[in-house]
Amino acid sequence: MADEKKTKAVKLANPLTASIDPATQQMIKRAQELSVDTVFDRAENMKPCNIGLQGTCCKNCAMGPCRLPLPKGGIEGEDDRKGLCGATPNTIAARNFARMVAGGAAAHSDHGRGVAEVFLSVARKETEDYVIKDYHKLISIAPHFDVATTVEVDGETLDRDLDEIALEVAEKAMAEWGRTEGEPYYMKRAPEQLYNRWKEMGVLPRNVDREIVDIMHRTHMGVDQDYKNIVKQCTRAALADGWVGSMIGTDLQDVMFGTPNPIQSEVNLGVMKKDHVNIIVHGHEPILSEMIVAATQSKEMIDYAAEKGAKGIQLGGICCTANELLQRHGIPPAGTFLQQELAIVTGACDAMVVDVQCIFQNLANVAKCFHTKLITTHPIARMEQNNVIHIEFDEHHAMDDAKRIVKMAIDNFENREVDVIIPPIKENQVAGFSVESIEYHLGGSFRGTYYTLNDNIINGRIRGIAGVVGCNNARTKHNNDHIEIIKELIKNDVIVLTTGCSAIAAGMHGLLTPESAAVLCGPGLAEVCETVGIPPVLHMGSCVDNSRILLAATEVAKAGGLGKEIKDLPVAGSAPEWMSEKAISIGHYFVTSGVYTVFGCHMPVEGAPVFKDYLYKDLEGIYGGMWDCEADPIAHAQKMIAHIDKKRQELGIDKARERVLMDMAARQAIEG
Ligand code: NFS
Repeated sequence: MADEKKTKAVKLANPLTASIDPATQQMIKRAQELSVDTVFDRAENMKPCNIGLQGTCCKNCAMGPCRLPLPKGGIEGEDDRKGLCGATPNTIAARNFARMVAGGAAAHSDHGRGVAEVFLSVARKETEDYVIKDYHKLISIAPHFDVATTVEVDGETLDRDLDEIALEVAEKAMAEWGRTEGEPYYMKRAPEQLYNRWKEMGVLPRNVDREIVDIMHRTHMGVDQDYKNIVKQCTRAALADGWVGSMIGTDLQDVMFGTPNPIQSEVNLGVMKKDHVNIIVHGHEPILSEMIVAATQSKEMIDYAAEKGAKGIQLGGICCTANELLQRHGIPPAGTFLQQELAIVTGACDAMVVDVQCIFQNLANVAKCFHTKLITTHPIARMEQNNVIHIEFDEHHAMDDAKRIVKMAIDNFENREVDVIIPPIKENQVAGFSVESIEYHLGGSFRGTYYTLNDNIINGRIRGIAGVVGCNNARTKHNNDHIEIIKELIKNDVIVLTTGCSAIAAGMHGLLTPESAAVLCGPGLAEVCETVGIPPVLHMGSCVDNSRILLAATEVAKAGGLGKEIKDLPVAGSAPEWMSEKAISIGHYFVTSGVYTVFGCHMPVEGAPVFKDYLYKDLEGIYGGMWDCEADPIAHAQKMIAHIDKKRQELGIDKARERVLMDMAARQAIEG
């Protein structure tokens, strides 16, 4: 009887409504046939708490949790809801929001710190496994840290010793996390007017760690009780994430592993190969996965795999680790965040190697049902289940660790138990668009700036620029909102910059190929893409690489003709299927850098309408950017387009676009 009840209570997801991707649908079904539950099924059986959803549950002290949902039928008259201490819905929602910013900023910035630590080891020559691959990038970032790249000797200017530059950059970068006075160097990389606004508002971060600790203090029971003041602190922490922790992370990764250039690859579960040893790397930090790439390409490992009967070693990625390896090596992503369990369900995953962030604990349960070795590698991210192997990764013996992991996967190849079913579904894609490579492709070497891009925005062929980024969320149909929104944008001549799981989704659905421009874009954007030979959606890397989008926007502002700072540009941001605290931190640094930013799904602010208005409306008056939320993908994209048009109008370039459209229509009539 009890069992019967249990079975009855378990609902299964409908694969067709859970995802728009046929590979995902196929693997959800297979998991269900094998009685392996996945996130898609779990989402059917656990609904979110309505009070948390509204952002008005406070559990910051033991007199609570105090729950302050909106009364049915809304608020009439005075809003007298309060917690035991008197905390209002605004205070509670703002505190919860702030703690999300802190969590997100901490995750990105601690990743950045890890990169800086490895770079310091490289500069001090304490490791042989990592080297400086891109001296050009090192030289280009050195001045931002006030590090000289030349020396005067007897009145002559000479190039400074590269090792010396590396060491000084490494030490100064490392110190940014705990800087004791002044402000982080990179804040001055923003357009001058924006920097001045931050200064005037008193939101320039002091250092990365302090702003996060400050949030934790200020949101402790009985401290900051003014939602505006709490949001101000969110701004300091989020700016410290985007412009410091993440940006240094991206830069130093480029220095050590190479600055991305357009590179061709494939994407989706179909990149796994039945007759190969399949290793899936999942998480965020390329420190480990860069070594795994090298290990899988070593003759020793390739020979060993052959000895064990495999045709080769196929490496694939999930989440942002996938993006890191894709943009620098062309290693194909096997899927987005929501596909992590499904990679194991193929029965072909010989090892899944994880580092930090966005890793489901349920991977261990799924791995138990197959032969897959699940290997954790980071001291801060372990799992309690006893089938998980922990191999702690250290930059001082990185290659040995990587080989040990790869060997473990190869040894496991012969242990496959169930039938291997890899959905034969994958797409071609071009990724690897850094700020530098966009400048090269769109700016041309003649002017060496973003001027050509600006010119195309001014003349109306390109209507504007959108950043579409972020996660998947099991509360909405996998990939659907990313794809609908991006398609609507490019159809309306808005060029899209993408990162994170959104970029993987775009690749899976064929939006990252130059050929897609002719089929899916409006006439103006199609013409530009075809002339330059780029996709209409540019893959700019991982979520930490959203710093690249900040810098691309800065370059556009600096190139001239479109106002002076980011808020003046016809740009908008979007995270259609967001779920992580990192997304909130990213959203807030985009907003406070001047970008109108729309989130999909829902935002945990509905229970505190005054606080919500502050984020959605009032911030525009301060920073030029503001939050918004729209779950319907077409309405979501249209809101972004409306903002872009508003900015075009303010710049006085709205008429140019009307002319272009007429020209294109006229031309098409002739061609037709
Ligand atoms: Ni970004 Fe990358 Fe994906 Fe979301 Fe997670 S992987 S850091 S948080 S889910 S985009």
